[in-house]
Amino acid sequence: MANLSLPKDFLWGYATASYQIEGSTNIDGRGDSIWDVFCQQPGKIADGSSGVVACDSYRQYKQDVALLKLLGAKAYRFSISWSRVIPHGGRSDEVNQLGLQYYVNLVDELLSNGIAPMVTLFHWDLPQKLYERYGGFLNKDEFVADYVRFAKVMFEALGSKVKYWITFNEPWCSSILGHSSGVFAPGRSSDRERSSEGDSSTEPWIVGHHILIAHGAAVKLYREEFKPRHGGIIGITLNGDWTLPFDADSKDDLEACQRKLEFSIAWYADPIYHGEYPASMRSQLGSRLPSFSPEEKALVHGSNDFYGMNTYCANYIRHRSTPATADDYSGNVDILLSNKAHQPVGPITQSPWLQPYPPGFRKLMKWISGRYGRPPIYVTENGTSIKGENDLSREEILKDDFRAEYFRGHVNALAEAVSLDGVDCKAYMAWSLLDNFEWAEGYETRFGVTYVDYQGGQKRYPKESAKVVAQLFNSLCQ
Ligand code: PNW
Repeated sequence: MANLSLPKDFLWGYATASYQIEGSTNIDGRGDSIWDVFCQQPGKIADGSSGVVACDSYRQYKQDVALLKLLGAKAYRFSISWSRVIPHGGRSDEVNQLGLQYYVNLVDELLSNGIAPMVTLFHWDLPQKLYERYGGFLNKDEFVADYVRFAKVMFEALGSKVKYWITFNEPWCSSILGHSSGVFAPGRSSDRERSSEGDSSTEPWIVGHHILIAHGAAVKLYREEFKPRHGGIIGITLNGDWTLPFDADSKDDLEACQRKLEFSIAWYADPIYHGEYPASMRSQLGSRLPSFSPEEKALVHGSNDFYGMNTYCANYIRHRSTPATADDYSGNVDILLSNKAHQPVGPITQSPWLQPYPPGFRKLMKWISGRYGRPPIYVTENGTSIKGENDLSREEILKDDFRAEYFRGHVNALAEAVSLDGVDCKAYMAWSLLDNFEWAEGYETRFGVTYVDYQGGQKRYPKESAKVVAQLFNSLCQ
């Protein structure tokens, strides 16, 4: 094996998100988010749970920081609950000082332990009030103005201390899962068995468009008013997984693989790096894909200081020869977990969509690097659940060999991309620091390198994989 290494100052650590870990949803003046309300609707969350308690990190954040220190992490990526800071969310609504103080305390605790904070401004938990007032993401002018004001409050409070900013986490999920399939909050869909409101043929594309503009506007504000003083960097985090042809001999399947990558990643990254949506999307979606005014284009084009990359797995892709349906969002392809020869893409996990394929991580990094002119890549999420993990005893859960093996494969693939393919990757945040509220899957699916005892005061117990991640980076970073 070739000599693999990563730079000595490579930033590695762990990621979480506010609604998944904080709990204390009704404490100290926090307002509801769309996830608080979504969780109350029967049938939306697998185990009928919610983030009301979660990992109790609002109260146990010092334990979280002590844990990060114990695990040797250099950085911690967490997100801000917008409705904790501005309970009603809007630009004329009051700031909740108690909520804001929580994040100041967390950042101070991280810094005094030598851990770099990486802040995600928005990880899906839109203030419910903004959804009720004007439909949330669907109203461009209101949403962009309210989001930029929220960003400004956070830059003012934390700008001198935080050097890494992420505007949005995985806008694909807010658009598609929130406004097309309807499996995530706010749950809109054309499927009337799922939702009484929504239009899957138009809304996801409108939502994505408005998120891009809000991202661009917040970046402009940061660059003009905060970056000159504080020198931090800002970007967006996009999700997407590597694609493999269902039939390796089919030219159609190979083309379909590219189209699927464009519909998931280039949808957002092309406007940011190239100034327009991919041709494949414009041709399939026609006028349902909004277009940018010259001012909007200028705002979005060039708006990333780094590329935030989330990836978990890979899929086999099969071209469809029938015309695309109005609610198709993947480029008119079949997304499959095994190929023509019935080979699975990877072992099964607890997450129906996730079958790990480490070589795809290296290939996807290379694809992003090539398409976007070798941007600095910050991997902001990568990790796995384990089939049946939640049914095991605590002792068994702590021996998470499957997860350790996942990290060995993926960190190695990352080192190959950097050492052998010339990819400029500067950071890796494993998902996740803690077992936590896994959205529509509730607490049945665990992603943590730390076991959280939900019946025992949310006490934290590091799993074997946490040691493996530290060993991997300690030996690679030199
Ligand atoms: C990401 N999919 O979500 C999120 O950023 C995390 O909050 C989440 O806990 C983590 O991955 C694990 O799921 C995704 O269906 C959820 O393809 C679903 C999908 C992708 C990403």
